[in-house]
Amino acid sequence: TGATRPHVVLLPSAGMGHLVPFGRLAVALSGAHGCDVSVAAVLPTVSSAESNHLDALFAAASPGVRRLDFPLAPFDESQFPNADPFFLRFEAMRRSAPLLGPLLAGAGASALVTDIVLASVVLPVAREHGVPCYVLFTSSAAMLSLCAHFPAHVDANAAAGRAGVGDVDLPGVYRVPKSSVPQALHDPKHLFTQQFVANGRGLVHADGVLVNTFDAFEPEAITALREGKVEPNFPPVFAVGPLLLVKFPPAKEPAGYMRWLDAQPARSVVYVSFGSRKAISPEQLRELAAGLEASGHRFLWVVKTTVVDRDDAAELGDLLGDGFLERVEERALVTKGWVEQEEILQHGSVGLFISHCGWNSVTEATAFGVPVLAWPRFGDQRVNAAVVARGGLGAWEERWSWDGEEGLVSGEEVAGKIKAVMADETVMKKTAGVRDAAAAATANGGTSYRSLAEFVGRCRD
Ligand code: BUP
Repeated sequence: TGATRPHVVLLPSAGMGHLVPFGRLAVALSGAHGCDVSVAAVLPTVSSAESNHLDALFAAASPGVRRLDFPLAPFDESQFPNADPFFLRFEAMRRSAPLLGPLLAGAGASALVTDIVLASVVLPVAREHGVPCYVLFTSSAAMLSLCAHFPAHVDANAAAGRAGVGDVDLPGVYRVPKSSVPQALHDPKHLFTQQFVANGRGLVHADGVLVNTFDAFEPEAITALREGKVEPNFPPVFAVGPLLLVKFPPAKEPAGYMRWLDAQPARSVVYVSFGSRKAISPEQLRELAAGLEASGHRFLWVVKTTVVDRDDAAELGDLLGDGFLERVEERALVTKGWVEQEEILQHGSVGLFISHCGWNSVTEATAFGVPVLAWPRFGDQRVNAAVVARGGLGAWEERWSWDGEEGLVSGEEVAGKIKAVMADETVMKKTAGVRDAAAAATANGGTSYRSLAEFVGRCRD
């Protein structure tokens, strides 16, 4: 019955960074925690990676996890010319929030867990239908603190007649320097800022907030949120991470890069990936190539050149310059397109992860104990990079940026940093400590396990 086996409806938004943690939550809830789970899906998805992932999820996790189709209301995208396609989908989903009412009623939901980017419009709909509504925050607890506190920061600025944002002091946490505040938030009129502020204000009305992190990794932010220091009246915070990977059936043929990794010595390979969402400038791409080459280390580099995967057609040789691929052939694999990052990070020959610090990538690095050389690019990534550095998961060269303000990062500098981090025993030791703490948190009885159990207990009430 509903009382013993709660039915939790999950509502992810667009982009792998949002879909992946919801899939992991679905499997965790339907497995050890005994819930029925429906995952609301908007089809077709923005990227092919998302549709492949959804197919694999429902195949691997059935029958406890089901799909619930969420049809969108018509939405004229032409009013947002040149907008990011994922952002457009957020907007379309936000406008369709009222349609969720009948969907929730029909599904007999005991609780709804919404993505943060939809929170301010979904919370009232859930309340109207008497369904408890939680938020899964898909980034760090530091970023959650920024989201919770930012409306107060904006209000204080307005009252003082100050334009724009400055450094943001997160009460009880730490200071986020202006340079790390997501770029769009510097403009109060930006639609992203308006949504971010609305979602931040909405958070206090949620029945609770789940966040994919763990107590030992972000103690300041989690404690300050729970104690109401960041925002008084903040709802319960369930730190449930790192959400464990979904076990998909192994591929019939191991991918080429996995076979290549098998042939490399332990901890010798630098894995390089900057996520799926933004192309890198051709100039910086070449400096990065020069840096990897000059580091002398083995590397596996996943090059992304477009916002949406299905547009990716450029040739690697042209992108990276004449002769590069031939020169590094003996010790490197450069590939385009989607890779199974989880498998790469748990392979014993990977010794360093150069990452944009998308939050899922960071949590995967904690789970597998791979040190991160943080090279954030936009959005929440600089805030997450600070968590990496503070949490002992690796290094962050704060001057490195991608938006051109500080100029290109030279190949020489990249090579120097790679060599330094690869040779640093302290980094390795600390990262192993983070991995052990992550394993303890998610094990039966650990902090994250108990947080998730408490959430499920509330869904049963
Ligand atoms: Br790229 C890439 N393979 O080739 P993040 C990513 N991933 O498995 P992002 C792959 O997608 P958003 C690839 O392991 C992680 O779970 C990766 O999420 C996986 O960054 C996820 O790390 C990516 O949060 O998020 O892609 O920038 O797109 O939402 O901004």
